[in-house]
Amino acid sequence: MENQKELIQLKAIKKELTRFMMKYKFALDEINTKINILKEEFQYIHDYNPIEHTSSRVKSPKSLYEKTLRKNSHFSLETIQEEIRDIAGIRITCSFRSDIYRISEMLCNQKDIELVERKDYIQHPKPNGYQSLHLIVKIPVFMSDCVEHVFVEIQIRTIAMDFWASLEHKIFYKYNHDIPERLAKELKEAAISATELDYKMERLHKEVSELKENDELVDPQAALITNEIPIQLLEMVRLAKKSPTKDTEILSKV
Ligand code: 0O2
Repeated sequence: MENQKELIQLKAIKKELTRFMMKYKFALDEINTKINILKEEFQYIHDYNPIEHTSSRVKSPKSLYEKTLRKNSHFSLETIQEEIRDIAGIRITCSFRSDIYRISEMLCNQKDIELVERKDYIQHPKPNGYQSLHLIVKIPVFMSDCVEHVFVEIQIRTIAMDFWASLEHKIFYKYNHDIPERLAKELKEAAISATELDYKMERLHKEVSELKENDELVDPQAALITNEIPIQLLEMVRLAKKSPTKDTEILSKV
């Protein structure tokens, strides 16, 4: 009888835990949608995409359990929710260093995103050379019967920073968290090279963008023609702006 009662209790806890984890998945869905919008909008407006790729994950129950043990936290969902803020995590990889701050600003300016914590390991790299911008944000998730405000960790970094971090991560685990001194030194040097590469690539990108802008100044028509919008439509909208009362009439001719 006692066993039966415990089984029912465990089943209820499993259900509660599943629902608890689901809200983190929904929070990631929300942030991913925001990022996709920024990405597409940016591509159309600036003819350039600052986001190379993104990846997201909800912490597995096993690593959540291990982190709770490590942090010596109380095993209640309320405590875990407050103390472990990277259950939902998203990583954004950008082309250039300046994109990192631009994306961070665009996200944090959104009304439903609350910035809770910001760690800038780019301005202040970790002693091992690790660089990335970390944001902890809170985002509302609308469930069937309530609104949950969910923490999400956003890591934003360049391709070079990401390359370095994934290699360091592998080495860190291969050596069981104790990287030999020679390798640690080489990793630090590699981090410095990655920073130099980032600066160089951004400089080249700026130079080419300026050349493109100059070309457009010399031949403004060319920039319009390469656009996907037909020139006739641009002309119609321009005319409609000139005489706003007739805009529907003019646009209907397009
Ligand atoms: P995983 O598997 O990537 O999620 P906290 O999370 O608050 O307990 P901390 O140290 O305050 O711990 O958080 P911080 O500094 O914001 O770093 C959290 C995450 O950043 C890590 O998550 C890593 O993903 C990444 N990170 C931080 N430092 C390093 C580093 O030196 N090398 C690499 N490769 N990644 C780093 P987790 O929880 O460690 O693991």
